Amino acid sequence: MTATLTTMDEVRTQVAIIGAGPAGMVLSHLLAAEGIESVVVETRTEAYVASRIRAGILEQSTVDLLRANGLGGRLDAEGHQHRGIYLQWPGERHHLDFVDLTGRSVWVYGQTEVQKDLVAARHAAGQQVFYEVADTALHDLSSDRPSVTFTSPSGSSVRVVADAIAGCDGSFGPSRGAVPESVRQSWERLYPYSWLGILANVAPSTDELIYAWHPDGFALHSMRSDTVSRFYVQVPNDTPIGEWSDDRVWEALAIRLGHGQDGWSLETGPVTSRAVLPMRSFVASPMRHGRLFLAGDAAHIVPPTGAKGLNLAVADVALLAPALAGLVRGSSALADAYSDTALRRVWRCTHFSWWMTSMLHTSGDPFDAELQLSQLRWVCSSDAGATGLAENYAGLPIGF
Ligand code: RFL
Ligand code: PHB
Repeated sequence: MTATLTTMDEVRTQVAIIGAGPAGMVLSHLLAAEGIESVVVETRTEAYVASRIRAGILEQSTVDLLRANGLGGRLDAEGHQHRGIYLQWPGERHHLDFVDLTGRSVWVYGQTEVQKDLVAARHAAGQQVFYEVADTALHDLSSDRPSVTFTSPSGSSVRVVADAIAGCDGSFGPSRGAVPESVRQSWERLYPYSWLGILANVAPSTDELIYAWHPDGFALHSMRSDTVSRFYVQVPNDTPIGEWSDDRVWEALAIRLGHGQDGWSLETGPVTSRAVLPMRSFVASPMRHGRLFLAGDAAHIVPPTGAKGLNLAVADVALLAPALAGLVRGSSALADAYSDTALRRVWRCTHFSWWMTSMLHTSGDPFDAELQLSQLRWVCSSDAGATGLAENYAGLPIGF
């Protein structure tokens, strides 16, 4: 619901949530299930947030959580459950079956669809969301009456006074910076390559995702539905998108994914979206300062090779919702444990995403290439290697 602001300039709620992306919207949903009221503020329009093409893979615990909270209807009808992934390098393609290895699986269901389901569910419940706000600022984080101020699209100044603030505003929002530098620590790894991603109106040429190592660079064949495929190729940082015509992208994908090998062919189709995505790892600690709690990309970024970003955001808020419910009701034990508990999973996913990225992207160094191929052969031929990848990719249980 988009509230109309006429005279109101102060809103009282239990939890003020900054950011209406997956972290913020799942949190508002879980809080409502706990009987806790929240208000969400978001700089973009509802349509813009729902149309951002980002993640495509949901791990088992994300699907379990969405289903358990009444958000699994369209996911079950339209999502595709996958038993595992293919890993390949020139001349060899191997299937890793996560179900056989760990009893857990993954689902192809785009972030755009998750976001639409969340918006519909929160609309139906009467959730108050202020879209298209400007000048978001956080105040009085060390008090038990913190607040968020912003300017509404009509120009009014609004203050949301709450018991706690959830900073779910992604990597560019103001929440992370509201933790004083004197207590904030961060870690960062920049990678010397980017992904060029395309979305194409063509049926997938594979039943499950293909992660391909190739001397020319990494390639990934993913998908969104029976008629829409998603592809990525490794490119140097700062590659101008104009340097890659659609023909050049398809040619690189054909080579790197092994078109023509063992009778496999890559089908092509009209490209509907294209972008170059830089990659980085980033972790900020602590994820709590006073009455401010960070969740999702506001606290951490992973490179997309492990398909973890969205799943990690959901895992954070699965911990945060009961912690905030307890805090609002006067019991601070879970809130006090939130940062340490969340960071354990964050670092596990940070390691896994770094490891997948390092194993699959070529650096041009022949020694690195041999190590990568040796690692890939081991993962694909050893139960221990395969199970380690499967356990991390399909996702450790919430609360790990
Ligand atoms: P989001 O989705 O970035 O949502 C944060 C929201 O906060 C809003 N915001 C503000 N609101 C109010 N006031 C302010 N001052 C604000 N500043 C920002 C933003 O408009 C936004 O709506 O973070 P959240 O909820 O933590 O969710 C995390 C996931 O979106 C993210 O981890 C993944 O999408 C990461 N990611 C990918 N993950 C994958 O697993 N696979 C992928 O293929 C994949 N592709 C991507 C991605 C992230 C990308 N970004 C961030 C540039 C591709 C891209 C381009
Ligand atoms: C995607 O479909 O966008 C996708 C899938 C798997 C990844 C990254 C992105 O590891």
